Amino acid sequence: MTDQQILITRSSMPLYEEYCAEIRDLWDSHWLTNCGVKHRHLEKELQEYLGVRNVSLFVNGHAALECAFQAMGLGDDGRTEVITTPFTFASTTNAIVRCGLTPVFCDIKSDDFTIDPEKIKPLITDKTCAIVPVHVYGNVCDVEAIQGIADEYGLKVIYDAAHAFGVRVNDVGVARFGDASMFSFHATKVFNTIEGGAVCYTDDGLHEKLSQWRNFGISGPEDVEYIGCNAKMNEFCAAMGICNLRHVDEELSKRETVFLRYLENLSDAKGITLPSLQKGTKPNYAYFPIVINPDAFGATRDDVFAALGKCNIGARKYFYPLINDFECYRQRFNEGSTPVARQAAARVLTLPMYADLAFDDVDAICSIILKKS
Ligand code: T4K
Repeated sequence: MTDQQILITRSSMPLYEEYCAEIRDLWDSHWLTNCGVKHRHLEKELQEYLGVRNVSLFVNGHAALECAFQAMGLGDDGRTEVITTPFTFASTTNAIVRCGLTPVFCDIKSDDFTIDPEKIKPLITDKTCAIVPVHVYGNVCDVEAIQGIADEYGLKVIYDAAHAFGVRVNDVGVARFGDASMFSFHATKVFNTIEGGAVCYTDDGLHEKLSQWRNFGISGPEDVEYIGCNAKMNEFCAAMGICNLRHVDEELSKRETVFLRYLENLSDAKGITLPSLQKGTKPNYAYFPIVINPDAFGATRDDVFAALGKCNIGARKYFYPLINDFECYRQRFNEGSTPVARQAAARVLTLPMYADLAFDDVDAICSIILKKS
């Protein structure tokens, strides 16, 4: 192991020369943004890779989520409640609230941290318009059960699939589930466009609406139909995506070897629950979350976090605290009603995970963890 800091992740990048070659024609065209050649090219490639008919690109995943809610008209009929999970990144809830909607927090399952479909129905009221589940860490939600509930109650399903790029279930791409899915292409993700994101969706009619919402709501040379924002992906980000997409399968298999190395090192540790692979699912190895049971392990999650920190290893407490414990949400929504999520937030630690993480580093990280027990 080196003395260098090991962070939670490290962006994957193409060779410098490959990126330069990809952006060369931008110098000739002087066309830098507003849905140019690279943007259209990447959209097309992603349709193919993700196995969907419709992909719209955005400046980031968060803006993509907001525009999806707006283009789908959530709240327009007076139903403003959205059932979602508190065990996620701030973006999921922020997008809901910033669109004038009310998050209703549903508990999660303890095995994969995704929304618990059995707890959704009691939260449905005549104000509920949608379910926004999160494929957290790339773990796929119980999509069948969620769709069943949505169909029964006439609700939209929009997945926050920020972590789930490339995941497949029984050979079906994860982007195919629900009415829409948002992906993040942030620098920290398995596939990145530096900053970026996308919405994949089933309703062809959404294409035009999403294009307008991400471009100030402009509907023609002399009119604006929606109070939209500027959320367009620029050509340099799209070019990065084109390059990274060429290598994404290699990226996923390198991540798999790191993932397996962690499993090898930690599988006998008492009091640590390791991520388990979901049946029928081809994962993307986006994160390596472990759950530390302090009684069985002999140390808390925070003890392990501190021990790693002392050795310059940047494990992260994704996702602590729960969203409803953040200052901006405290006492505004249904606090205290998600005990499984609360326990997960107290016990989960995500370990460094990226394609080029050296096995020696994985071994060193694991030995620091095991020494704490
Ligand atoms: N929904 C969910 C469930 C999400 O997790 C996210 C984003 C979103 C929605 C919204 O998608 P975007 O709008 O971001 O597309 C990071 C990311 O910024 C964020 O994208 C991500 N989730 C979240 C889980 O993680 P931070 O605050 O933890 O990032 P930061 O700056 O501490 O970076 C983490 C590590 O990554 C660094 O220690 C080193 C490495 N890194 C970072 C950057 C910025 C690189 O290697 N290269 C880089 O350029 O939020």
